[in-house]
Amino acid sequence: MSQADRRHFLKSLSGAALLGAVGVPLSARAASLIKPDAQSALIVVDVQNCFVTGGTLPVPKGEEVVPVINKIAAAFDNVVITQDWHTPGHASFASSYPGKKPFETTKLSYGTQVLWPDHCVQGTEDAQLVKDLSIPKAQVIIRKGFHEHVDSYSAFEEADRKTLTGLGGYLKERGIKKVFVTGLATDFCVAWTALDARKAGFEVYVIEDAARGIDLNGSLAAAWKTMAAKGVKRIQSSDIALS
Ligand code: VGL
Ligand code: ZN
Repeated sequence: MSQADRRHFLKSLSGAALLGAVGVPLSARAASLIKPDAQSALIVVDVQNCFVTGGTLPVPKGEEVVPVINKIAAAFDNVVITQDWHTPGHASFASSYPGKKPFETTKLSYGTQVLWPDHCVQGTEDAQLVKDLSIPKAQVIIRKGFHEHVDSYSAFEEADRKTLTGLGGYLKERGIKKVFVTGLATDFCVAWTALDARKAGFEVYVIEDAARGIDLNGSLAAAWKTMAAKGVKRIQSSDIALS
């Protein structure tokens, strides 16, 4: 290396030292953090025993969302938790259809229904929130999927696309404009909740590292694509100002 090259190399190195891991100046990154305000709500979707290791419908690495959600929840004044809450013999269970196996589909009056293992049955330990989830300030728990013949991935609207859960009205009455969606599973209940929140007129963020997907036949990539097309913003927990 010539003396001039060496000087140039050293100069570029000292410049690099001022940059964060992704090459954005640290000062610019700090300035672009999103600060949850009084009109922001965190929605924690289905962080239940059924969807983590040891549960009846485990989402790969589902339990990893728990510490991430606990940390960001502290920055929100408004937190909603949802719980998948099915009847025994629910229409979304493969066991309700002779000859059907989990992860196959069937046609119901409202369209194609993916059939799941029996999961999140009302009142069971499997349906309880994961024990380590720690969000003492959560203000409301929305249960969904409790009509025996209709599933509900979304926390806003059941799968018949007619029956509302009341969450949209609740958030509007509370003056909420922005929702931040986290939890399980990214490609089912998180995505449907985020899309319906857009439909209801909210500004919507999905916090990617605070969610995990099931990824059935490419469903995870498809969900991100649909969410992007509908104006859902994909962010990381590090984009949230924690205090
Ligand atoms: C969910 C499948 C069936 C979810 C709920 O929480 O994403 N997925 N029921
Ligand atoms: Zn379910």
